[in-house]
Amino acid sequence: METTDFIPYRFDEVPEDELRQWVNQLYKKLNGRRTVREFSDKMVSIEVMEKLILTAGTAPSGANKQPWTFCAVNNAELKRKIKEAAEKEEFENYHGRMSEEWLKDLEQFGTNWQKPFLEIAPWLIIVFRKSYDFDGIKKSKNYYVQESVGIACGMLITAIHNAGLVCLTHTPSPMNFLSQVLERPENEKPFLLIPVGYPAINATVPNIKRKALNEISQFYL
Ligand code: IYR
Repeated sequence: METTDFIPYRFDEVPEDELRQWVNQLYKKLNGRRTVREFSDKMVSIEVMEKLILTAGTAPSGANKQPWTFCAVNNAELKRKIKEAAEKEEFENYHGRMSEEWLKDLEQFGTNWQKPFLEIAPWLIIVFRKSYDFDGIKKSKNYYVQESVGIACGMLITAIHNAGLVCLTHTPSPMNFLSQVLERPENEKPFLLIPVGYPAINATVPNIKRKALNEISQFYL
């Protein structure tokens, strides 16, 4: 059995008053995050994208298997292919595959089958979950893959917002076409498509409300 050596955990405790200030700032900052659907075509450097992906990769994962691949697409031809395939699926979704209730729930967001942002945004990050690992010879198990990749996506979205950029969590459905277009191996399945970039000048977002603390929590004292 492999053993891991243990190293001291570097912890810098902050005084309580600083901690209070910090959580207030953090809430304010993250409460300003919005899903943006109108992108500018302004470029984001590859170095910035690499660092954002490295940040997402610091997420915890089942048995530290890190069961994710972040595909970052800037290539115009690939973005066009992805847009075409996504719109084909979404057309079917909006014209029969989605229930009346679902379409009604989406009305306030003004979405439809057309996805121009898939070509306009400079980068598309397609997150793949690795249901198992394969080194070419042997398959090995991954654990809590959905949870792990979900957390990594949350951290990616937080990093993108903190970096001063915007993104959209897009879930074309079904999204197996992403495996073909990006020629991903059998053990990887598409999880989320995240266009990343700058907002269009005068971009708007729906006027949504977030639930109050007492609606999302229960404290046990
Ligand atoms: N995937 C479709 C529909 C859609 C579904 C949900 I749930 C949303 O929050 C938003 C959109 C689309 O991208 O249009």
